[in-house]
Amino acid sequence: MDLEKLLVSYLDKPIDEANDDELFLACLKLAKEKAAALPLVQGEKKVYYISAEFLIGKQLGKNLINLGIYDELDELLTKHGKSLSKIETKEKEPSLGNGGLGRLAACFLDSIATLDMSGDGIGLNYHFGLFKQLFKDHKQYEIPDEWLDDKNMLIDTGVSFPVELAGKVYNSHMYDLDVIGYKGNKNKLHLFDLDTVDESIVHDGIEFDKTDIEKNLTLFLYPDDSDEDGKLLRIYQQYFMISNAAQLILKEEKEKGHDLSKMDQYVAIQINDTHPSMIIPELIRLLIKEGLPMKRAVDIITNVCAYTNHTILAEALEKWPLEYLNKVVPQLMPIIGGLDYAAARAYYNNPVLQIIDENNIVHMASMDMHYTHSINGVAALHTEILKNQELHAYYNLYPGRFNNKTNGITFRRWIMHSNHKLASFIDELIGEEWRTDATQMERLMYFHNNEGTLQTLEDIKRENKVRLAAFIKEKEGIELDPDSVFDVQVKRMHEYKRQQLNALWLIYEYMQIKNGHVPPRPVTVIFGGKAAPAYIMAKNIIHLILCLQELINNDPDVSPYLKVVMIQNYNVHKSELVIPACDISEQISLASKEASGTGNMKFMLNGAVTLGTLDGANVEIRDLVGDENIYIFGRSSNEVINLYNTNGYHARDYYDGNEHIRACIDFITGPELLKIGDAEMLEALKDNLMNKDWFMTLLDLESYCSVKETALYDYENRAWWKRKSLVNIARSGFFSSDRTIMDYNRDIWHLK
Ligand code: 26Q
Repeated sequence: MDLEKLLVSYLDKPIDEANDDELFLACLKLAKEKAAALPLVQGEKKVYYISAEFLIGKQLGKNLINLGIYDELDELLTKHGKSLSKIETKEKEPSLGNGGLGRLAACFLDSIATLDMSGDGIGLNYHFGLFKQLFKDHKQYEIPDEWLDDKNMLIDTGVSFPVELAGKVYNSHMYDLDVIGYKGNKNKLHLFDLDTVDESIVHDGIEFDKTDIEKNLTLFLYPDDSDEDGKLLRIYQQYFMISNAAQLILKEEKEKGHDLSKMDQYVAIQINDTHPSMIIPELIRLLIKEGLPMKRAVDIITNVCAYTNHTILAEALEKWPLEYLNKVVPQLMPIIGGLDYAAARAYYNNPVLQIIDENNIVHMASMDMHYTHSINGVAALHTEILKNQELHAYYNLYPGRFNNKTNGITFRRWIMHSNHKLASFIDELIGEEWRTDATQMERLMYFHNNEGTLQTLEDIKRENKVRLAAFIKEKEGIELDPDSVFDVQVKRMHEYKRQQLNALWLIYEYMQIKNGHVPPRPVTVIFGGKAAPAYIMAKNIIHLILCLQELINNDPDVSPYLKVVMIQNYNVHKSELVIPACDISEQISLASKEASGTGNMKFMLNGAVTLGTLDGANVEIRDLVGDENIYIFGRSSNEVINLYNTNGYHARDYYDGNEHIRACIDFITGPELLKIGDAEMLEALKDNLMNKDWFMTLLDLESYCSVKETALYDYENRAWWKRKSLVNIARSGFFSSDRTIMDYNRDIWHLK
């Protein structure tokens, strides 16, 4: 049946008479049925990507693209005066991730299916996901994100497994999402849930009884784990996830008639950070129950499992008190104890190598390193830091296990869906091959001196800026000038990512403009990002930004030259509007702290020029585009590591020794901001920056201001800037997640 007839059959009325809600449901049904008809990818060996987060974004548009019917449907609807991109916004965004790690998992599933590899994702179906962010009185508030209704792509499989938690058996419920490969077959994302979960126990924002496991287990992603009950709930969630995963994997293996003692020939498991690490002892336990000897079970599971590390911050490596694990998962304790003994205690006399330390704390990453065959970092610099610093003892022990897999992003979502015009223009220039072979993007270099091409790129960028300005006007009520420079920092709020550095630049620039030094062209600084509910300093930084937004946008001397907007509840959908509209991509983490970053890659692909430190994948971006097409500032990772090791950084010296820095810091608690903001929050932030500043903001402030000024002046050399933008697009092919997945497969999974 042709598309029009099919759509009308789902609508029960002519397209012209249907409203956007009805059209959304019909399009959803269309995508669901088409996906249902696709065969599963087949393969000898299958990979399972286990992750506590899958930040998949709205599904409809992406699925229509991968089904190869987006353009046809778009044309059909346009013919009837409807807009597909508007209809797509009717879908609620699944709120199943925090940020980078979860979004990476989603990009990987897309690439695995597109590359026709057999591979499923396994995670949890959080009812409220991560919280929804609200701004009130220039502060962040959290409320439940009610994304889960019946208007989505989830398939109720009816599959259930018994899971034993603290001695009690709970029956899970498996929901699936089809993961459609680009013009190919499909894999699955399995999301586990519990029928007894009760959304009505949430009150006062996102508060709920953390001990009522039956009702709360899959309510939220990462409930606050600052107290004991929160930590226990995280362990309950993690075991629930991996117990289901283990049972599903073994069930599939048995159905295929595979011999479990040869499981490593048929199954690869990628452990996404330490959150699913309990899958290791759990599978060993189950294989022993199936009759395998312990030693054999351990060897097989070590060969099956591989571990990815996503963070350098020591505090993010999960460590659980033994007594907590003992309470929730007593069935695992003999295995974990045995693994600890066999790996660490029997052979080595080095406490760093132990899984259970002398204080009876269980180090999940240590279990991963001893009992997987592959340990990877997510960007070249990150992997080197793991090898030489953070995980050095393990690198000495298992040098062959360490490898780098530089992150990537799926071009289906991050250009084909989010920047349709740019994608079509690239088709015109170099043909469509780049859509499945991103290395072809390089051929755009041929046009780097072509006036017409550069002008069209600029026109597309401007259209995207107009689209974003309209969105921000509607949602935030702030008017933006599409002819200003759009300078963007969107990502989770964290001190190491240094949104506070950008905020200090705003203060500096505000004072400059007040003193008559105006920038060569108006600048619009756009922020977006959530702070963890218990992370006081991150919330203070949001407060400062929102106060500056109020001050700057309402000052008639300043606002013609400088505007600030912090987007509320930043999510995947909003990022798809923001990224294509960006001129300057802010990637300003303290060197050595950002494992990779993936936003940096999305901005590059969409023609933004990076202003950043030599951190994470920025290093690889610099190597690809060359120094003239990126703005690098600040201390190097070696210098920073050295400062930490020698205790050589004292924020106070920078405050005392530099009048500009002092003026910026003092401004935080000056009369202008105190009139708007909360004195206690602003003072705490100022005090932290002056006296602690663990992420060395003041160290890089001068260099940042000076390089940012250079970038803003360079922007005025339009021909030059447009070429920089083109070079960034042309050299972004390396960051396709298809390349990343091919690397995982070649070095770790060996599917075919
Ligand atoms: C740990 C313990 C207790 C509670 C929460 C956590 C926790 C939760 C989320 C630890 C880490 C995360 C998320 C980490 C993350 O998103 N890391 C990012 O991963 C990206 C993909 O590899 C990288 O590009 C980013 O550099 C990295 O910050």
